[in-house]
Amino acid sequence: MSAPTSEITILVPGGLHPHAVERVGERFRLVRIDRADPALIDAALAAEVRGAAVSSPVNAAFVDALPKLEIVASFGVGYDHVDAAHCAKRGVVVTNTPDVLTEEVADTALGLLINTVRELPKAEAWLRDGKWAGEGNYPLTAATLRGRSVGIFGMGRIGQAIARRIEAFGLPVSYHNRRKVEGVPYTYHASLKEMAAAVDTLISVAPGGTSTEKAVNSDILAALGPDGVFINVGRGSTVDEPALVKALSDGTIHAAGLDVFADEPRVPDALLALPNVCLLPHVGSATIHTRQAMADRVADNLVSWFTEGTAISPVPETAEIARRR
Ligand code: A2R
Repeated sequence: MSAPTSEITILVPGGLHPHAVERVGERFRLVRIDRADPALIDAALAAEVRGAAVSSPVNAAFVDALPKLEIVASFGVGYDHVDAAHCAKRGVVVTNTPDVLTEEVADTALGLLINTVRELPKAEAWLRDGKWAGEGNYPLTAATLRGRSVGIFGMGRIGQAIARRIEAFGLPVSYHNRRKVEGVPYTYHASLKEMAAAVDTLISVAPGGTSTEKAVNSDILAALGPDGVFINVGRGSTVDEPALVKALSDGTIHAAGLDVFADEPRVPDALLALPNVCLLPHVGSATIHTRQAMADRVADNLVSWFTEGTAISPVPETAEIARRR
C-alpha cells in the first residue's frame, strides 16, 4: 500500500474522458487497450494490473483475466455495464461517480419535460423554417404542465433533485422505489403500475439492470393514460421500446421525451418517425463542468484506494469491500 503509486498499473480499456486519463496518468502507470477483452491481456499485463478505469462494458471474463485486480473505477453513476456482482465475488471494489452529476441530470430532466409538453424544439423549428412569418403563429400545444401530477420512478439522488424542481413548478409528486424513502414529503407507491394510474406524467430515473429491465411496458403506459407524458433520463433498458412506440402511435399516451435508449447510439426508426417524441442523444450530464467533475471522481477513487485504502464512492454491491481494507 505504501509503494509509490507510480509503480501501480492501471488499465484503461476503450475510451475514457481525457481529463480522467490525464489524472490517472499523472499518478499511476497507465496502460491503454482497445477494449475490455481478455484476448488483449498477455501474461505480463495480467501479472501487474491492479486497477482499471472504465466507461465501457466490463464483464466477468475480463475481471477473471486480471488476477491482481483490486478496483474498477467506472465513469458515470449508472454502472450496469460493469459486472459488479462478479467483482464483489472476486473481492474487487467497483466505484461510480454519483452526486457530482445529480443536479445536472435533474436540470436536463426538467428541460426535456418542458420541451416534450410544450413542444419547444418544434416551435423553434417553426420559426427557423420561416413558418412564423409565412404561416402565422405556432399552433397552441395540446398539453400543458399546468394541472399535471408527476410520478418519479427511482426516487434516489437524481429523483429527489428532480422532485425538488417539480415542487417549485407547483406540481404534486409521487414516486415508486422498492423501498419507501424516509424523510421525503412525496406520496409513495409500492407498485409502478399503481403510480402510473395515479399520475399523468411519469419520469423514469431508475438504474438499468435485470431488476428494472422493460419495467415500463404496455401495462404501465396504458395505466398512464391518453394525457400521459413519459420522460426517461435513467436507462433505455428500463423501457419496452416497441411497446412505447405503439403507445405513442395509437394514442395510449400523449407524448414522450427520451434521453436514453435501449441500444445506444442506435435509435429505432419507428421512434424517429413519431411526431410526439422529443429525443436527445444521452446528454443528461453532458456539460464540460460536470463531465470534468465525473472524471475527477474516477481518478480520486483510484488515488484514495491506493493511498488511503478506501474508495470514495463504492457501488452498493461492493460497499463491504471498500470498508474492509
Ligand atoms: O428500489 P430502491 O429502494 O433501491 O430505490 C432505488 C430505485 N430503484 C428501483 N426502484 C424500483 N424498482 C427497482 N427494481 C429499482 N432499482 C433501483 O432507483 C433508488 O431510489 C433509485 C436509484 O437512485 P440512486 O441509487 O441514488 O441513483 P442516482 O444517483 O439517482 O442515479 C439513478 C440512475 C443511474 O443509475 C443512471 O442509470 C441514471 O440515473 O443516470
